[in-house]
Amino acid sequence: MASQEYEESRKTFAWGQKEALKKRLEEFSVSHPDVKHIRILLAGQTGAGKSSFINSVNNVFQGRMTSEALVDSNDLCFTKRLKSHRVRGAGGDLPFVLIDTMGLEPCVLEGPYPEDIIQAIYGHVKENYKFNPDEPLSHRSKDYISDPLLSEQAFCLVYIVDAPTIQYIDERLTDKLKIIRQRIGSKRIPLMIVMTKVDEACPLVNADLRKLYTSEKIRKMKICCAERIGVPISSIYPVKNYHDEIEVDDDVDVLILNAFEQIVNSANDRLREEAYE
Ligand SMILES: Nc1nc2c(ncn2[C@@H]2O[C@H](COP(=O)(O)OP(=O)(O)O)[C@@H](O)[C@H]2O)c(=O)[nH]1
Ligand SMILES: [Mg+2]
Repeated sequence: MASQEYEESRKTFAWGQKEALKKRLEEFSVSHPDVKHIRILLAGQTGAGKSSFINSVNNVFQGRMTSEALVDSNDLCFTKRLKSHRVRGAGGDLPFVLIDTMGLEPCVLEGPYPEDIIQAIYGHVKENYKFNPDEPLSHRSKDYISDPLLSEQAFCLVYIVDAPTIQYIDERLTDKLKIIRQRIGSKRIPLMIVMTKVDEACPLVNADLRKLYTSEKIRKMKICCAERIGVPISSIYPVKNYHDEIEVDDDVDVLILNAFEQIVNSANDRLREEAYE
């Protein structure tokens, strides 16, 4: 087993922190008076697990399986429209909105244009806009918001990749992401990576999720992901989404919560800057 597992020399992951994490997020307050719900946009290839991540976040806070984001994926089960999802807790809405987008694809005339994702982050794209792989959203379109409010803008981009296919990621896809990253980077919008399907990627982790941080396979996948996408390893959060479970599980929850807390904190830090500008 020595070659499959390595000793974690750094601080080990606190698997028992679920309730504390959940409580912090339930009591979260947005750092700008004009923004009630902090918006976070999700992008990634079709099938990477965007809709499942949105449902997983809701599952954690509601303590049961939910399927709003998957149900909303219309047209042959794929999300093609810009679709916002509130995050709901047991006691009502939490101050977070997760925005689902059409799957980004390597081919030129497939998936949304990088420009459309950028415009969506900046709040220029209307809810329910159906992405058009043939042409980017025009400034003259009825779906274009020319002067978005601060509350309509997203303050973090979450790029979803699935662990099992990370080593085969197409360069044309990473090129599209590079365009998006450079543009939003100039406005200091943070990019976080959520690496899904760790259960499918490593048999050790499949048998015991707590092996995630000592799995050699997952460690290599994180390094590969960082190199291919061009991000620091520290911005990559490996998770297992709920996909065919019938009940919530504390270990699945704590990974989702940990990733989600980092995402909302980075979005909120960016939003706080707006208050001083
Ligand atoms: N085993 C496993 N399956 C997953 C995970 N996340 C998503 N899936 C499955 O992968 C497929 C695509 O997920 P979906 O959320 O629809 O991807 P999207 O196209 O990015 O929205 C679905 O069949 C999900 O059930 C995960 O973490 N582990
Ligand atoms: Mg989807």
